[in-house]
Amino acid sequence: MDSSSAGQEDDRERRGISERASLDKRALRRSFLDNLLYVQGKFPRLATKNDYYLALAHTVRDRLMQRWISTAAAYTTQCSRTVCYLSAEFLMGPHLGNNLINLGIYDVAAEVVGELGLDLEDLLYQEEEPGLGNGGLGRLAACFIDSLATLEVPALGYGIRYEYGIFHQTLSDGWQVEKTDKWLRFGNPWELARPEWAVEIKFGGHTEQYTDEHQRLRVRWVAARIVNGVPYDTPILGYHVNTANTLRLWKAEAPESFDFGQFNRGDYAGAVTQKIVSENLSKVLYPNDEQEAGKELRLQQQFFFVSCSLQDMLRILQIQRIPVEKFHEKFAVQLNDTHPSIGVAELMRLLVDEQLLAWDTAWDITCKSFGYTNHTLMPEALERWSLPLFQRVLPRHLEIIYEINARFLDQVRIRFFGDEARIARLSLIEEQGPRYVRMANLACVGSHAINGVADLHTELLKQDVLKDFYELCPEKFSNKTNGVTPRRWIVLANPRLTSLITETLGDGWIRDLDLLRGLESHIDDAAFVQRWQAVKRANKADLATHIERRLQISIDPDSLFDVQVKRIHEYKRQHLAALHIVALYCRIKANPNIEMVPRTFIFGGKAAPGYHMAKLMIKLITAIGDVVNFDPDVRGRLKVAFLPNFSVTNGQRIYPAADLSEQISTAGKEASGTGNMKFQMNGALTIGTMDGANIEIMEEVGKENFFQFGLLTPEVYAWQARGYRPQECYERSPALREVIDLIGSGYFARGDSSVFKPLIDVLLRYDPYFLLADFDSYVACQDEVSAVYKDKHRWARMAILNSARSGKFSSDRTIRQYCSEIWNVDKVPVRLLSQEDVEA
Ligand code: T68
Repeated sequence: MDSSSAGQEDDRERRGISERASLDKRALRRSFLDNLLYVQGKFPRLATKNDYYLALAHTVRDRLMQRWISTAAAYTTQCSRTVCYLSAEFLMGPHLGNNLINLGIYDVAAEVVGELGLDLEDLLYQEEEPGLGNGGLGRLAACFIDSLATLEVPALGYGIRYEYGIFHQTLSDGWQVEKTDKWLRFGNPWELARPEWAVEIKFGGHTEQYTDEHQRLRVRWVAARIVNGVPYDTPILGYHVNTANTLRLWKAEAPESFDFGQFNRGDYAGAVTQKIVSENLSKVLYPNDEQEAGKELRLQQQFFFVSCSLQDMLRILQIQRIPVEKFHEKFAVQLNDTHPSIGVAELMRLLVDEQLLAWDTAWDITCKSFGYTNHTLMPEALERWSLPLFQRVLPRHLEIIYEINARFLDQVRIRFFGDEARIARLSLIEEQGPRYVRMANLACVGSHAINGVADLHTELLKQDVLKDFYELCPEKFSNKTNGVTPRRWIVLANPRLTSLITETLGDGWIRDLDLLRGLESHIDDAAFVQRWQAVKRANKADLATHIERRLQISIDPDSLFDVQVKRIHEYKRQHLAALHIVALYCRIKANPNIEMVPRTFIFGGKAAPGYHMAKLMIKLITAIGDVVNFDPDVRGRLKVAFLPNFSVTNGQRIYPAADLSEQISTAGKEASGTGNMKFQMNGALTIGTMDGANIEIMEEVGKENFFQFGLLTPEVYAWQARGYRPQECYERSPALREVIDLIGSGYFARGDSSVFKPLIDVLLRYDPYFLLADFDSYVACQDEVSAVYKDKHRWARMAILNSARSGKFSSDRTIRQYCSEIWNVDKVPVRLLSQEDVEA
C-alpha cells in the first residue's frame, strides 16, 4: 500500500471512529434521559442530583448486561474451570466511575452530562460506597476480582451482603464517633437479586445416626433453625474486555414456612422475632480488623455465607452436568484468611452426608479444592472458637472436625514419633485451658496451598506462626505478594497523571503496568519533569481545597504533603508520626526563626469501636493539630489534618496528592500493606520500615529512592529476647524526652495530664511496638526527607522513578501468579453475543 492510500485508509478509519463516537454519544444521551424518565420518573427540571446519578448508573448498567450475559453463556457452554474467591469482606468502592472507565466511555459520559449542565464528578460523588470491609483484606478482594475480570479468568466472588457496612466515622471534640452506614438507603442500581437461587442454611440442633438402604451407617443433622440465603449479584467488568464476572453476596432471610408455623399458633410476635433473628445474620459487618471477635453471630455469619456459596457451586455442577466427584476440577476455592475456613468442614458434610461420597473420596476432593491465604502475624487475630459455642451452632461440623483431626494426628504421630508437644500444637483443637477450635489449623490441613502476602510475611509464617505446618508439608507453602488495581488507583483516581503517562507511553500500561518502566527514559526531559510536577501540584491543590472545606484549616499546596492513611492500630504506629510532629513543634518553640520545610500532615483511618488505645491515638493527633495549627509561632509551617471517614472514595482523592507515604509499622508486624503500593504508583516517596511489602518496594525502586529507618525484624526479636526497657531510650534521647514530657504534661489537653496518660504509660513501661526504640532513627530519616524535598527537581526525579518502578505491584501480576501456581486456571475470552443470539 502506498503512503497516500494508507493515509486515506487512516482517514476513513478515523472518520469511522468519530462517527461511531458521535453515535455512541447520541445513544448515551438518549438512554440517560430515558432512564431519568422511565426509571426515576422525573423530568430534568424536577430531578435531583441523585436522580441524575441513578439515571446514569442505569444507563451504564444497561451497557453491562450484554457482556454479563455473554460471559455467563461462554462459561456455561465451555464448562470453564472457575475461581471461587470466598471472602467475608469485599471493599468495592463506588462502581459508576470504575465501570465508565472499564467500558471506555468515561469521557463521552462526561460530555453528555456536561451538555445537560451537570458535572460528572459531582454525580460520581452521589454514589454511596459499599463499604463491606474493614481495610486491606477486603480491599485486596476487590482488587483481585477486578484483575480476574481484566485477565478474562472465570471467577465468582462470594461474600455477605451486609445491610450496614463499616461504620461512618465522625469526630466530636477530636474523638471518634461511629454512625451506622446505611448504604442501601437510596437503593443499589448495581445489584440484581436472584431469589430463584436461594438456599437453606441450618443452625444448631443435634445429629442422629441412621442406616441407609445399603446398610451403611450415616449421620443426619437435625437443625434447630433454618435461614434462607438469597444471592444478590453484581457484575464485575474487566478493563476493555467483554468479560463481566459476578460478585455474589448473600442476604439472610427468614424462610416463610417458619413464620407461618408460629403465626398459625397465634404467636404473631414470635413469628416476627424469628424473622428479625434470621435477618440479623447479614445485618452488620464486624468492625474489628486484626482482632478476633469471638462472637456467636460472627461464626453464624461465616458459616452462613460459606454454606450458601458451596451449595451454589454444587448447583452449578448440576446444571453443567458435571459429576460431584469432579468438584475440584471445576472449582478452585480460595479462603481469604480463616473467616471462610469452616468451608473445609462444610464441604466434607455436603459431600459425605448429602452427596453420600466415601470419607476418603470427599477428603481428597476437599483438599484439592481449597487454598488458604493468611493475612496476619498478629497472634490476637488468629481465629479460635470456644468448643461449647461451636457445638451449639454447628454440632455436625464439630464431629467432622474431630474426625479430620483424628485422622490427621494419626499421620503426624507416625512422622514425629513421640513428639507430643508438636502434636498438641498441630491439633485442630486447643486443649490447654478452655478448649477451642483453631481455624488456621483447619485451613492448613484442608488446603493444598497456603500462602502469605509478601516475601517477609511468608518467611515469618514458615519460621513462626505456621512453623509446624511448614515442617510437615513444606510443598504447600508459597508467597503471593499483594498488588492493587491500576484501573481504580491510577486511571480513575488520578486522571491528570493518567493523561500525562498515556501521552508519553500510549495506554498499554493500564493492562501491563511493567510498561511504566518507559517513564525512566523521560527523567532528563525537563518538559516532562515539569509536567509531572504540575500534575502533583494540581492534585495537591484539589485536596487542599477539600480539606479547607471539610475542616476549616488553610493548607499550603506547596508544603510537603506527608500522609498516613490506614486503619488506626498500635502496630501501625500513627502515634510515632505524632511524636515526630511534636518534635518539630518543640524545635520551633525553642527557636521560632528556625528554617523548616513546611509540612502538612494528613491522617485518616478508623479505629475499631472497642479499641480504646486506637481511639486515644486519634484524639492525640487531633489534639496536636488543635495546638499546632493555630500557634502563631508556627507561622503555618506545620499543619495537621485528620480527615474523618477514610474510605475508598476518600482514598481516591488522597493518594494522588501525597508527596510522602508513611509506612512505619514495627518490623515483622504488617503482613504486606497495600496502601504503600497505591502511594508509590501515584508518585509518592515512601518513608518506611523494613516490613511487609515495603521491603519489595525498596528493592524495586532502589535504596536511593526510598527513606528507610528503624529496627529490622531480627533486631526487634533480639531486643524482645534481651528484655526491652523503653525507659532507657527515653533517658538517652533528649528530643524524645522533651516530646514525651510535653504530651504527658497535658499541654495538648488544655493542661489535663490525665487524657494521654494511658498512652504515655504504655510507651514508657512496655512499648510493645518499639516506638521509643525507633524514634531517633525515624526523626533523623524525616530530616533527610526535608533536605531532599528542598531540591524540587531531585524530588520529582525520585517520584517519577517510584512510579516507573511500580509495575510489580499491579494486582494483575499477583493474580497471574495465583492462576498459574495455585489455581491452575486459564483465561476464557468472551465473544459478545448479539441481540439475536441472546433472544434465540
Ligand atoms: C491486612 N489484614 C493486613 N485484616 O494487615 C495487611 N482481620 O498487611 C495486608 O496488606 C492486607 O490484609 C491484605 O493482605 C486485614 O486487613 C482485616 O481487615 C481483618 C478483618 C477481620 C478480621 C481480621
